[in-house]
Amino acid sequence: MKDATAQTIYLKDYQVPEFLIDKTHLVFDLNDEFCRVRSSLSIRRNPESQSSSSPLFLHGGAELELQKIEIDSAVISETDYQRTAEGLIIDQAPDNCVINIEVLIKPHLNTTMMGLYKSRTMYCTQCEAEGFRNITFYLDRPDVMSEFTTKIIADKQQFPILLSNGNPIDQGDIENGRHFATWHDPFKKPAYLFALVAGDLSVVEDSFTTCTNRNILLQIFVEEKDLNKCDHAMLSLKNSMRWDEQTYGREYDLDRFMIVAVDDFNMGAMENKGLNIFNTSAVLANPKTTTDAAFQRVEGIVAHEYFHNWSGNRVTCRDWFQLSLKEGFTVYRDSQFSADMNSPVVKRIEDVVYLRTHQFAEDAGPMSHPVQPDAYMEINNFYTLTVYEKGAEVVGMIHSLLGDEKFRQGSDLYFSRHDGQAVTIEEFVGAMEEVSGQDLKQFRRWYKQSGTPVIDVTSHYDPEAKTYNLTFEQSCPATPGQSQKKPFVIPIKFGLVGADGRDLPLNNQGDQSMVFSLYETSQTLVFENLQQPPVPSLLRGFSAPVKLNYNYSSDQLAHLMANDSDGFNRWDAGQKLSLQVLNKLIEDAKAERELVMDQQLIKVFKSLLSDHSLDPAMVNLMLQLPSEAQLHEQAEIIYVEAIHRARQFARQSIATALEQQLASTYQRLTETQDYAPEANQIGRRALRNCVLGYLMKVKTVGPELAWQQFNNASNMTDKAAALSALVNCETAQNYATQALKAFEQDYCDETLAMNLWLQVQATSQLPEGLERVQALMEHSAFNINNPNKARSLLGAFCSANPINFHNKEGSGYEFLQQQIIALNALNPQVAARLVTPLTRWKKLPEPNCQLMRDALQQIANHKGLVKDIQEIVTKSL
Ligand code: 0A1
Ligand code: ZN
Repeated sequence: MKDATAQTIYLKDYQVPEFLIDKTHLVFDLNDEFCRVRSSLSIRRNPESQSSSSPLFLHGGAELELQKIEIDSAVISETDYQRTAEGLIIDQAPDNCVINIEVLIKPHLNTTMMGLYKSRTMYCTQCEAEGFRNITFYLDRPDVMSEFTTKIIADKQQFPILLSNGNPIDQGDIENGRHFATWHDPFKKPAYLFALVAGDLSVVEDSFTTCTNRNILLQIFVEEKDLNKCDHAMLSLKNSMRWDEQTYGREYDLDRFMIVAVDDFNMGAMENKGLNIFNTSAVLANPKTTTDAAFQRVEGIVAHEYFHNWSGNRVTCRDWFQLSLKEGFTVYRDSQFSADMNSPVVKRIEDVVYLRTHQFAEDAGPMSHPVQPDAYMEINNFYTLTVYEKGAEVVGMIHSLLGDEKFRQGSDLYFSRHDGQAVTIEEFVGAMEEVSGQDLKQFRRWYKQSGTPVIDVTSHYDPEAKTYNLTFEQSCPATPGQSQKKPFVIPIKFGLVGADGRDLPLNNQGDQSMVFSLYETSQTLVFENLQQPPVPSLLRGFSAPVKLNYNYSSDQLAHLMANDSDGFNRWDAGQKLSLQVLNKLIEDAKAERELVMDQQLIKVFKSLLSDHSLDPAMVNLMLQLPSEAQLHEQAEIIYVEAIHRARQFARQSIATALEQQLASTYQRLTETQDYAPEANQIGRRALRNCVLGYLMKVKTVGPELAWQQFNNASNMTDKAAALSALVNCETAQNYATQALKAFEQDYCDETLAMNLWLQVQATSQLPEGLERVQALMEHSAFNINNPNKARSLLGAFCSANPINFHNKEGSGYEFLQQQIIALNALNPQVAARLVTPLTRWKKLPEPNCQLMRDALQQIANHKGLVKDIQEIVTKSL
């Protein structure tokens, strides 16, 4: 892991593997102080490789204690191989042979959570992207696919459950209270999809009958205390299996599908063949301990990992530059699924908010990279919003360019043609091109060019000729390594809204909404016979991941908010209106002028609250002002205090002006039904809690209401919302203290709920945030070794509490720098993700800008910095 001279890997250097591994037999002998790993690899020279005499190179980390190597049953001596920092070179490997290797590893000392490690009392693995090389010597690259058989031996009492990929083929007891289990996976797979679990786990079982009537055993393995938190994941899994059959024609292939929940995990979950390993936060859910947002996250991640069985496992990536091949497509698939299970418009808005806030910021920062990167130092740094979310947007654009039928044909062709192969993004786009007959040559730039494209739209109405022109101009800012961009193909869905609020016909066929493909730098559309200038509704459904500017008046935006036939754009018009208001307030705050609230926004909000026919979920989204993080993204220079003050002022003004409407909405939405994590109820709770947030600004009302809600809540959504409202309210600190205590007492045994408790406090905007976080680091609920806890406290403070993190003294930066150094040696992946807020230093004014840079420099100077952090820090400086 520690690598002083981190190298850059380039896509252009890709070469097919020199050797292949047809069969892989593994034996894991788990002992308290070590694990003995024996592998038996059937190796042959790759006929497609250019070189016919190159030595055999196997990846393997420095932590592998090599015991023995045999080639075709003959032990080879130390003169026959060389060990390097990256692996093992065997000079005289025959073109066809069986290599047996024995190594010792120490999973209990592995804090990186890559390879084989211990999470509390159980053993588990994480091999994507390059973790298998920390388990044994191997060709650890995704284009080497092998048939795996895995035997696990362990103490039977401590580890009654022994799992690996595929089907169980043997098991039994052996001497000294030990037992074994052998698993065979009939599907060839790359090592990154390998998994092993050994632990004392309980199981929830169910079954699923596939479209061809095969019966699949479904199992979720958890600690016994969590047995009451598996229902939602199981239901989500069954829904995903049915949905993938119906929507993509994909049937599950093995006889069992297993999910294991582990507490210590770097990411959300992992799609290992037949044995998905999940972060507990991505699988466990119970109304008493889990918020609606977390319920929805579980549904989405269960689906995501399940969908990988086809988009990722059956058809996998040739190399890690193709990561978006599986991730972009799978995120697209899981978002379609979540849209179908809940409300499509709400899901789309949530995804776009996330993309605009976080992916746009990434694309404008020093780590900006294309959906298909062409170079990396540490692949773990490229599990990014760009590869995942922007990658999904790109697949969505292909879908909208091709239409439903051709898109499905393209996906069918892709899966059937490449089943069992490791392929490239090019193969995916090629299949889409082939079935549709469309030329996607220029479209491919979405994979190669980084940065968020900008579209400037202008309009002109000619009252004499009754014509209306819309001119679209596209550009894309320079990004690291890419100063000039060529035009993209941008599908822009749009309509023209008339004075009566109805969509005007756009052509002779009477279409009211159209997709226009912008492929030149500038293009103009002309519409005829318009008696009055319409209001253009542009980028409906957010049909492309771009920033679109059109100079709307506030009246036009109010018109779209009230009338647009596209639900997404009704919401977006409101966001644009709010942004106009906030940007003006931010300017005034910066110049220390008196802040005056815009009355039109208040009027619009009032009518939203008064119209009971509207969907509460949509009203909630429309009442949400753009977050501080989003305001930071769209600002040229981030004036943290001015932004905070302006937004707080707007919230205060809205609350004061609309107290009555807010209070009656709150009462009206009191739930009478039993809790269910379904779209309708979720929408009602969201609106009620949004309204509560505003009411906290009314001193005489908010604190009492929140305190009542905290005490009476029957579910975690309402409880956590009330807790957060109290914690963030200056005049409710008495209640806040009591509520935090009560919460701690009630949930001290619920790890995930306690993480929420840490997070609520880490994001409190009241002064002295850093001191609070430092104190919480001493609390027994915190443990820097656990990624969820590090994220809930440290991550949340540094990335979601700007007013405290960016204090003028720079103590927030110094704190983060110390935590990164502490994590450097423990968990490089968590550390590298935590650095992100510091990388945005260029956007802050002095003195913060310099202070952030200093902190980054301090990190860069640290001796023994892992390459994960090195890469980010060097690129940022
Ligand atoms: N393929 C997983 C993401 C994942 C990546 C790396 C991991 O460990 C370092 C773990 C999970 C997914 O997309 O869900
Ligand atoms: Zn994935």
